[in-house]
Amino acid sequence: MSVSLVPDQPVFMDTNLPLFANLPYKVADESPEAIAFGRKEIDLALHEMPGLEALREEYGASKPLAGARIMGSLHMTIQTAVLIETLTELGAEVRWVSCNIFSTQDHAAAAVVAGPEGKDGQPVFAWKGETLAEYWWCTLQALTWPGDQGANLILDDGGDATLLVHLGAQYEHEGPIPAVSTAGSEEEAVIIQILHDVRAAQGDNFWRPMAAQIRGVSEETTTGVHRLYKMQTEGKLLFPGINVNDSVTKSKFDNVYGCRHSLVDAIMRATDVLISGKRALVCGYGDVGKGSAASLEAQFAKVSVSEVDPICALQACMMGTDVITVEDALEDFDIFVTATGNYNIITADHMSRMKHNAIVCNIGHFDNEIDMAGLEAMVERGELEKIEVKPQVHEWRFKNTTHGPNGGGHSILILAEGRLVNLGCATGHPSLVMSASFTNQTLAQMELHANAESYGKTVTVLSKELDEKVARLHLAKFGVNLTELSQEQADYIDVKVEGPYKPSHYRY
Ligand code: NAD
Ligand code: 3DD
Repeated sequence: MSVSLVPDQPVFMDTNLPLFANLPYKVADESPEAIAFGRKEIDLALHEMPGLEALREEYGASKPLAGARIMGSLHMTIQTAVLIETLTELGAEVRWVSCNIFSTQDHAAAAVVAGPEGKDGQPVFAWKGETLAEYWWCTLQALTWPGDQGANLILDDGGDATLLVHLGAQYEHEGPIPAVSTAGSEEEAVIIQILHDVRAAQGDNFWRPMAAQIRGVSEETTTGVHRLYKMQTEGKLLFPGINVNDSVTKSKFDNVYGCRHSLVDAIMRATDVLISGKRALVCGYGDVGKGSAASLEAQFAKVSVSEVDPICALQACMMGTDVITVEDALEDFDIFVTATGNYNIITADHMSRMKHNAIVCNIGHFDNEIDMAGLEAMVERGELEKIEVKPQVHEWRFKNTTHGPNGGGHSILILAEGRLVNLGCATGHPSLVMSASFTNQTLAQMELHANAESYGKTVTVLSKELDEKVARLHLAKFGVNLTELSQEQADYIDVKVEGPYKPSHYRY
């Protein structure tokens, strides 16, 4: 798929960057200090990522990913750097972006671009604090490979890369691209704009050849998996997807225990507020909500949750956790966390009724769980003032309420501008948790590279055998001494001595 490098091509929106910049990479800090810091943390992280270490040992020589051209859209952190360098050690070529404008760790990006020995670095287009236009510019750069061959695999987190390719191909098939004015959000306007600009620069047969070369996608997270199943149901899926999120060793670890670690880390780094004794509401009590509630409870906050699912609500009750509504919490709760994967969970009206200096944050994938657009509209109307405390921490001061100091307007503190707080205000989950997630990702990429065409345009999950293999690879870190089944015992519970130990319908 060749890209005609249009000389003197226009820049994309306000990025001051040519649409097809033909840059080898673009990161924020290429200083020797950033590279050295990133490399040191990558080395430390690898030691905490035994699953990836084991895959490098098992497959480093045979290069099973030789010929794979992987476009990755996943938070550019130290842990992701270890994933990237595992994929390349197994033979893949990669081009990488972050899947969130605030989640890049610039020293991680710098070290990946420099490479392990200060050479053979990988193309990364990511920096912390990207604008939305820069974010989608980066995605286009990573999807646009030099030469005639484009990506043949996508590794996605949230589905933005998959979405851009699908929308591009769809509008080429249908003909007209909607007008930017039809966009329902600032981000949707940027996506439509980049599709218009690409068509102006490359014509109307750019995305379909790209999509035709992509053999499959492995999807990291709940929200991205939801998007894939929706496209499958609608018959719109252009290539097979592997749902990495629903490997047990991903969602029942990363989503739960990762958030248990990283939620309060983020709140503390952002605000230094005392969490003990404070009243906290977690919206959503699924995997992330359970981990988030546990995170706050470990700090002895008084945690309640909101839920729509009676089963999850009952689970909360079994943990001694009250199940209330957002409205019940508004007047006297101190901390609000959204973890639903849904939208408009906390509205501008809710926030206008919260106590002074209540902390509001989101740990779901997208920034629409908190009604940030509604707040921005209030700023436009002069009803609200946005004051930066520090990057990714803002005081939003209401002009017309009377329950603030001295009977004046109250304020609330919003973290990471409503984007996932653990990566916007901290460094996300620790390496050992991400090791399980990324071992699944690597196995999924290997499976797609070997057998994508056998899947059709469907969404599937990895086998239980692989799930149990991922778990096994992480036991030594905890000094586990696993009991072995006797053959008689295996026969008695109708499993093999070597596993799998649970039926496919088992819920962990
Ligand atoms: P989940 O489906 O297990 O849980 C979401 C829960 O929210 C469900 O129980 C659902 O009933 C509930 N819910 C939906 N709408 C609601 C509403 N209006 N009010 C109250 N509850 C509501 O999903 P999950 O795996 O917990 O993921 C949640 C989000 O977090 C997703 O967007 C996922 O992609 C993201 N995620 C983020 C991280 C991170 O590190 N920040 C890690 C993993 C997943
Ligand atoms: N996510 C959380 N911490 C992360 C880290 N340190 N590196 C990369 C990604 C990280 C997000 C994941 O939990 C992802 O699996 C998700 O969002 O589901």
